[in-house]
Amino acid sequence: MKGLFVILAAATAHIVSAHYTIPDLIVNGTTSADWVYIRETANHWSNGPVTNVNDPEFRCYELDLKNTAAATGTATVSAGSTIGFKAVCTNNQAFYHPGYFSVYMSKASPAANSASAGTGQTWFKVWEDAPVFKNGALVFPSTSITSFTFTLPKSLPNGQYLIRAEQIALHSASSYGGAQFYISCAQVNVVNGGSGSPGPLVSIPGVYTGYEPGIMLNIYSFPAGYQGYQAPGPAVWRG
Ligand SMILES: *[C@@H]1O[C@H](CO)[C@@H](O)[C@H](O)[C@H]1NC(C)=O
Ligand SMILES: [Cu+2]
Repeated sequence: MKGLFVILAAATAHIVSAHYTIPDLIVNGTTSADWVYIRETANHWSNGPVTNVNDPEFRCYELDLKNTAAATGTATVSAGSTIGFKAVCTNNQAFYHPGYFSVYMSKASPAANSASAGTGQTWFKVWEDAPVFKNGALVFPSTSITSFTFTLPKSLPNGQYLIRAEQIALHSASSYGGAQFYISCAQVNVVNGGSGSPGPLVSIPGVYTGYEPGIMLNIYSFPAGYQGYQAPGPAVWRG
């Protein structure tokens, strides 16, 4: 009986919290199967978030920091094309939490499928979808979407990169460590690119302290004079 109770409690907790993974890359209008071009994440079974912004797992949340990279494929993508990420959730309500979406990229050395890719101050932001403050409330990107797409900058130089999707779920973010980060990294080889200089460059982990007004905030009650959502991290590089 005790074992059964534990199982039921865990299942109930999952449905209430409605976590998810981000296992599929969308390229050329086609959604890949799970974990083909995206490094399998440590939450592939639990669907749970990362909450420690200083953990090495904050970079890509791999199942195994040494071996997952080499076990993952690398997708060829064209600069200037539309790509995206698709989430998967057991109750099919992916990206269910209100939050802030962003995508970072890093040149990958020596290759996208090497464990050392993205370990330096090499990351820049290429896209974001932020909540908007309207009539005294934050209006979030839709919480019923299962995927999002964006355009890769046309002037992105050719080469191997990691593309890191991040949603900062803010439903319980009023105290330190309460924000839930849903993260995954795709491995890509960019072709048809240009001669842009992506930046500003940041390290991941390192880009956030966890105390930013866009990470530690109560989305149900705002301080007097609140001016609206302040996205954490660098400005978007648009190419
Ligand atoms: C997307 O299309 C380009 C151009 O046709 C091709 O080179 C590339 O392999 C395709 N990528 C994937 C992941 O299907
Ligand atoms: Cu959740």
